[in-house]
Amino acid sequence: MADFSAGGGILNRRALLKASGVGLAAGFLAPAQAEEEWMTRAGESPGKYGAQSAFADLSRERVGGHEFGAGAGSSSTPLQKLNGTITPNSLHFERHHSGIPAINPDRHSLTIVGAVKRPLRFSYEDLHAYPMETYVYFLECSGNSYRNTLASPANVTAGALSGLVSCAEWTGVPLHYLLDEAGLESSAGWVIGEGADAAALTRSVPMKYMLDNAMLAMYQNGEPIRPSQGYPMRLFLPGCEGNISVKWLQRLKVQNTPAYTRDETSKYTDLLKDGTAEMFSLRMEVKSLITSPSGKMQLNRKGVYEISGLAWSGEGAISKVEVSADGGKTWAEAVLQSEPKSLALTRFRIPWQWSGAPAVLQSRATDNRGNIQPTRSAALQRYSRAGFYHYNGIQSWQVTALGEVKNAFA
Ligand SMILES: Nc1nc2c(c(=O)[nH]1)N[C@H]1C(S)=C(S)[C@@H](COP(=O)(O)O)O[C@H]1N2
Ligand SMILES: [Mo]
Repeated sequence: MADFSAGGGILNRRALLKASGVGLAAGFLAPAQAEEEWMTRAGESPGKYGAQSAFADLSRERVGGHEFGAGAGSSSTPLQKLNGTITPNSLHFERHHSGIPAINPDRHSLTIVGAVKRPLRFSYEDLHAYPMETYVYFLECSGNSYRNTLASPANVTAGALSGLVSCAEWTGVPLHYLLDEAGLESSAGWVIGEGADAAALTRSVPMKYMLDNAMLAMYQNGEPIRPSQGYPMRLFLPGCEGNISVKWLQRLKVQNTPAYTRDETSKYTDLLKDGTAEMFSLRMEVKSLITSPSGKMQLNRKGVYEISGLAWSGEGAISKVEVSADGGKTWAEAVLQSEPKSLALTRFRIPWQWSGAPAVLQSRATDNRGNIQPTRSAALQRYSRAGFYHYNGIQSWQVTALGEVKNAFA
């Protein structure tokens, strides 16, 4: 007897570990195995810089220009093709307003000016003299999943829909060391960060964020950060909307007010229903999605599947993820894998027995501050229909009787 923990076929979290009760997908070992060609001669020689297997078929999604203007572009992480929680550097999502500059680090520096006792300039080499720290953090664009705010559901993959989020191990210099050395004046309340790209993206960061856990990131998953992620250095504000993590950082100006730059007034304000707008709503809220099964996948047999996905919160660590296979009527608690870290992606898993009947799969995350991911309709209540940033509603994947998996608004 299968051991169900919620409706629609959600099994007990440990059902997969039990020998009886559920039939897994693997067949019995075939008696003889044909000799494959890769066993008949020596393979390739070692290479200088590794590459994927040609059979793994990994690439970013929605790669391209952007309707907002020439040179502006983005690409998304193929969330449904990855497992674990770390995004490989080659598949980290990208978003840039004026292309990727090819910066020579010998000709790049970071200056700290404004309301400081000692204006400073640091070369790339200088910065390597400071103590570095290493943390795993997610990065999410505030426009991520915006297509779920539109009138009808886009029939696309999880990555194409919500892949403007990635997670990496970032290494760099905590900003407070550099600001301390410059010596903050008592009026210092904000730090204005400016990038060295053609857009010179400029954003105002509250001082408390800068002194808390902001870092000048220089390494990503162990190697120097890629040009598309801000080489030679970027500002990194853990848990905050991606656009404030200014890439190709060249200047920090300390002052007593925000700068109200073009970037933060023409965009990155959230229009509310009453016609007023929220500015500097920087934290990304609690969110999750099932990455398998997910949009555009095809279930080819009835039986047991592992439902697996990602959860994160800009306010802390994930404490619970619940999964439903009946469109939110009943829920079961998933297993959280890789000990949930604050401000990082957390993987969740739970077994599910598909009977062949239509189902609606959902996940609902809770963080350790007690924030619970809202339904889609509750998430849409917050902002005017013109505002599409910060969407974190529950994702529904509809499984049809034919086994097709599609984005749905449940
Ligand atoms: N200088 C600069 N910094 C920038 C941007 C930019 O266009 N120029 N794009 C921002 C936006 S909108 C996001 S979501 C993140 C994306 O970071 P990534 O490309 O490393 O994923 O960088 C931010 N930092
Ligand atoms: Mo963004």
